[in-house]
Amino acid sequence: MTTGSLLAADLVIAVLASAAWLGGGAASAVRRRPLALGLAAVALLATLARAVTITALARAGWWFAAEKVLIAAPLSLAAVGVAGPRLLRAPGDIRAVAVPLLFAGYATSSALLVTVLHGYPASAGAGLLAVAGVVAATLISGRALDARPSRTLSRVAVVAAGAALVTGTGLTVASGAAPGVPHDHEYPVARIAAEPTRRFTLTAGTATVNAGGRDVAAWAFNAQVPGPELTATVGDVLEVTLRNRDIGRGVTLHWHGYDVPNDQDGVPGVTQAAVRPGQEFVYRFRADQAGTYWYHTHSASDVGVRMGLYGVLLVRPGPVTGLDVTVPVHTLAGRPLPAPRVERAEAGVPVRLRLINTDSTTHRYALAGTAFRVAAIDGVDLRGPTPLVDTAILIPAGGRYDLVFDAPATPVSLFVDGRAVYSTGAVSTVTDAWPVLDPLGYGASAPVPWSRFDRTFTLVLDRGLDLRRLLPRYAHTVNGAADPDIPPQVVRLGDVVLFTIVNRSQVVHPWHLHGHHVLVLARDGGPATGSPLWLDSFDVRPGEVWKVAFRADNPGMWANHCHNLAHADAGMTLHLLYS
Ligand SMILES: [Cu+2]
Repeated sequence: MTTGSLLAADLVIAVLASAAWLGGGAASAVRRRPLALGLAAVALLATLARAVTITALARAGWWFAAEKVLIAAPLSLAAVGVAGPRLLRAPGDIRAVAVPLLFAGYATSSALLVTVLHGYPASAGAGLLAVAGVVAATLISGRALDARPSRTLSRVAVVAAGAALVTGTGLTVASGAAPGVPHDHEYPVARIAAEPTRRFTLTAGTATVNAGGRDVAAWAFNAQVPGPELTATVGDVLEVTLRNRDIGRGVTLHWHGYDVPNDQDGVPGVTQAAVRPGQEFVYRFRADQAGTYWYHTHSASDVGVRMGLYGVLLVRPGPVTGLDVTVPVHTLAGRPLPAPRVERAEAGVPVRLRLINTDSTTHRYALAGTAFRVAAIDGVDLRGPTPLVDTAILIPAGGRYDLVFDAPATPVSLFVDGRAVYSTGAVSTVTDAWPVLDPLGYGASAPVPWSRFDRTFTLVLDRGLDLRRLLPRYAHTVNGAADPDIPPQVVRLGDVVLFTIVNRSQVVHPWHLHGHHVLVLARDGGPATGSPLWLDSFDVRPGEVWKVAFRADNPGMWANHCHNLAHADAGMTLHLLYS
């Protein structure tokens, strides 16, 4: 069983236990004896079953189980300890066990709330609030049912409530939380003095575009979605003038995966101010990384990218040989945008398909009708890629895969989530059952260039209640905090930095660090055995633990966030800062 399934199973069992205890309490209060006993039996079994899931999660990593061991387990033990013996005494009047059963229900429910609303790391404040809530609810139930509250219970209530009041704010304050990222830092950045060799102008504006046969409202660069394809050759100096015609939320250009100087990175409030309607900003950088990249607005990025403010950035090492096709996949107004015009290649001509996922969720790609190799991921060539046949590929949000093959005499077809997006003829292959490529084991390995790390950071991805804003929100959190309250990770130029990224939530988080490619070292304790994987976007699935490293060689302040842009907007953004 994967840790992700364990997390889900534990959650389901916890909900079942809470509901059964509460249901049993309610049934006994109205003297429905068989129902009360049945529900209590289910509750008891479910509560005991959590001993198994919590132990297994603790073995997978303390991050997955901290609050369950420290808060849920003691409360569950109290629930069983209080309700169990009273049930075994088989009371003549079932109503006599109503309050103990309700107590058990409140205990397991409050533990569940700590997991769902508070998450990682566990805090004393959360535990005390949970206990105080249980005691208060039990006392109120006792009054309502006319049962005499025990003196001990009352004393515990007063002490716990008082302590919770004192430390109550601990619910939202992660230990060691630092103030928000200062946004007034200035970094000396080497400006590029060379004459630009590739000049482009991108004008952002509202537009109506055709998506899947229907006209829809969009935000577009130069009135087209995707925006113009920007191409360059390694060594070129790009100069891109961004103008904003009428996008009220502001616009910037972020060069996704391109490790530009910090002041060209296009993150509003961090590296520049958003470009408002009527304003412009000129980006200039040297194209010194070959490969498949893309650009997109980073201002109100969730809405902006979804509405169409993105395009392809392609840097070639030299003249094009063979057929070179970019396939940016995007969903606009709920409809997939049409694929590029299909060009046919003579049999034997080398073909490169550059797949780009510009959506916020993972897509499944399947290339039918030919064997192929994955030549590059996230713009970086792989070492010794071997031919693949009938193998699907998962590309995370923001990620790019370059597939290469020699054009066969027969048709080929590229399917995305089962839909043919690029076909040179009818291919009847069913691709649904194809195995999925694991890039961590693909290609030829090479030694990791570092044996020690100057800095190590752990990022625990979760959800939690964020009470620090005017309106509370159910945020996507990192180490229990949400943007802008997540402490920055501070490094020095030249440091070798290790990130451990843990997903204890129920959803995938495509991780994206700006300004650096990271080398994947391990996933779930298993080392990467294939070609060195230098990624800028990678899916951390529920229950997974990734270890990635990089050399801090690009000074500045860099966004470090989930590329499911709705998650990034809902708190899952922090910053890497050079001291
Ligand atoms: Cu996410």
